[in-house]
This record gives sequence, structure tokens and C-alpha cells, in this order.
Amino acid sequence: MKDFEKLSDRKKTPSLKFKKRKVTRSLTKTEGFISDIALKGLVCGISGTRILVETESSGCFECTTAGVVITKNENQSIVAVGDVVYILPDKNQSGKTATIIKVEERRNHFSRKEVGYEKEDVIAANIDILIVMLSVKSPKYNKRLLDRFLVTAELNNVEPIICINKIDLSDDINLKSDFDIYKKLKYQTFFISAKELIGMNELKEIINDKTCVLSGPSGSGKSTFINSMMGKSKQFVQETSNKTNKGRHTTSSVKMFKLSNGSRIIDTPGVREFGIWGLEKSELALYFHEFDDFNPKCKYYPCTHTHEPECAVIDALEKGMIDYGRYESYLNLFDSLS
Ligand SMILES: Nc1nc2c(ncn2[C@@H]2O[C@H](COP(=O)(O)OP(=O)(O)OP(=O)(O)O)[C@@H](O)[C@H]2O)c(=O)[nH]1
Ligand SMILES: [Mg+2]
Ligand SMILES: [Zn+2]
Repeated sequence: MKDFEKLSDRKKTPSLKFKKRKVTRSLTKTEGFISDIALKGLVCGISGTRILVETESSGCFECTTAGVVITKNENQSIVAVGDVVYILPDKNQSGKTATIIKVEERRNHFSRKEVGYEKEDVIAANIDILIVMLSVKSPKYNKRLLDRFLVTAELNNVEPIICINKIDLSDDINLKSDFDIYKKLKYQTFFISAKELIGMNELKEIINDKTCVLSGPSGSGKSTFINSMMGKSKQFVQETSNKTNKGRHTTSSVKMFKLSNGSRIIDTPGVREFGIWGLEKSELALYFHEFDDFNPKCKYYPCTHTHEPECAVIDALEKGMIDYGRYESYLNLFDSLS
């Protein structure tokens, strides 16, 4: 009960604060004419303002966005890796450059609410799976960050897979049981070593033919995972800092890789903390499925499960039927949402 009181001290719970920052952008319109000579392609890399688009008929083009882009993806980044786009190859150019004139409507997307951005920062579009890459050590996994990823995935209609990397460095016999709660909640959890190629084949089968986005803290081994899956060194990897045990933010762009089994994997830069876009405070509890049985039994409706008397969720927490750490994530997220 003492611990619970600590959790309920709402003032101490950290929350994300967002400053507004101006973002330069192309204008958009929802409909418009596109020329017959426009080529259809897939965005497979974004680095700063450089956008790489692969077309079926004419190979790769380095693109920029037109002054006005046709898109129905309102209030989101105009272009993201995984987008299907139409491009107009530039005239009088020796290299292969082009302009993106239309972005198809996204089936789904994975986004983060980055500090300072006014619109939804879409990292990848049209994806099947979000692989949340965490590591046993250097840096040690943070389950509270994982919970944030799991809520984001469900909100964005993407299936999450939990991947605990660097098991070659683990001597902790309780490592797997530390994730029992996630297995119970039916999240697929894998324990792998991307470097020593442990557990990779099983995962390769699961992602067969799917488009996956990799996300997680810097240094957890996302780029190493890509290199191992590709069977060659495609992405630069770098040791984590000895001093802080944190990653060095080695990958700074978003890039898609194709495996021979038809899977596509998108590597992304490491994240430290991120906000969730488009979720109401009152809806948050629906993403914590261990609350499902208790939600309807709360005395008050709606109940935030934070302070209300006769709250069945808090009652279950006190009885040890709900994981304390997961409830902590709920409170942290609750405070960070407006
Ligand atoms: N022992 C061990 N080290 C690993 C494993 N996977 C990755 N590493 C090491 O962890 C360090 C960071 O790996 P990266 O692949 O660059 O990590 P990242 O997640 O891509 O990092 P960012 O690009 O900064 O987000 C490198 O020194 C890798 O060699 C593993 O399975 N076992
Ligand atoms: Mg990387
Ligand atoms: Zn309640």
C-alpha cells in the first residue's frame, strides 16, 4: 500500500511538455489532377529533406516534395517511409531526381509526438508489425517505455512484437520471467541476440512477407538486427557509451530494407522518450487490457482509475491482480495526455 501511495502522488509523476516549433512544409490539397507521365513508387528512405523513392518501372529517384502535394493524410507528416507516392521525374537532369506530387492514403502508420512538432510525426506508413527492440544491457530495457510503444501500436492499428536483444550478455535467470506479464497479455515476446544470431530464424518466419518498423532506444541493436537479417553489413552500428551505457544515436535517417523472404524492415533512429498522438485521457484505460475485467465494476462511470472511491482497478492493484509497474505506466501516460 505504501508504494501505491507513492504512485498516487500525482505531482511527482513526470509529464512531457511540448514547446511549439515552426516546421517548414509544402502545402497540401486532398484532390487534384496528376499527369500521365507520373510514376508510382514506394518511399524507402528519408534523410533530412532527401526522400528516396523506388519505382517498379524506372528504379530509384531522389525526390523532394512539390509546392502543393495531393494527399488525404491530413495533419500528418506529408511523406513517410512506406508511403505509396506518385512522382514526376525532373527534366534536364543527368541524375535521377524527381518531385513527389501525390501521396496515397495511408492504411495505417506509426507515429511519435516529438517535442515541438505541431502535427503528427509519422515515422513509417502502411506497416504490419512494430518490432519494439529493447536490450538486456547497454542500455538495460525500460518496461515503462515499452508500455508506451504498446499503446501507440494498438492506437495505430499495428501489431507489436517485443524483442529483447543481447541475450548473449545476460546472466540473469529471471530475465524471461520479467516479461511474463506481457506474454499473459498475449504480446509476442522474443529473446534474441542479433549479434550472435540467437533466436533470429523464429522471428524471420513471423515477419515473413510483412512490412515491419523497428523502434526502440538508441543502442538496443536495431541496425545490428537489420545487418544480421540481411546477412551483410548494410547499416552502420556503433558501440554504446562506456560511461552512460546509452546508445550514441548512430542511425539518423529512416530506411527500408528488403529481405529475400519478401519482408521489408524499416530501421529508425533511437528514441528516448516520446508522446502519443491522438489519444484522449478517457480512452487510455482501454489500451491496458489487464484492466478489462475490472473497468465495468468501478463505482463511477467514467472512472479514471486514479483517485475515485470504490475503483475496481485500484482494488485489483492492491490485491496484486494488476502489475504495479504497468499501473505506473498508466499513470505516467495519463498525466502526459491532455
Ligand atoms: N553483445 C551484443 N551486442 C550487440 C547485440 N546487438 C547489437 N549489439 C551492439 O550494440 C551496439 C549498438 O548497436 P546498434 O545496432 O548500432 O544499435 P541501434 O539500436 O541501431 O542504435 P541507434 O542507431 O543509435 O538507434 C553495437 O556495439 C552492437 O555491436 C547483441 O545481440 N549482443
Ligand atoms: Mg541504428
Ligand atoms: Zn476505476
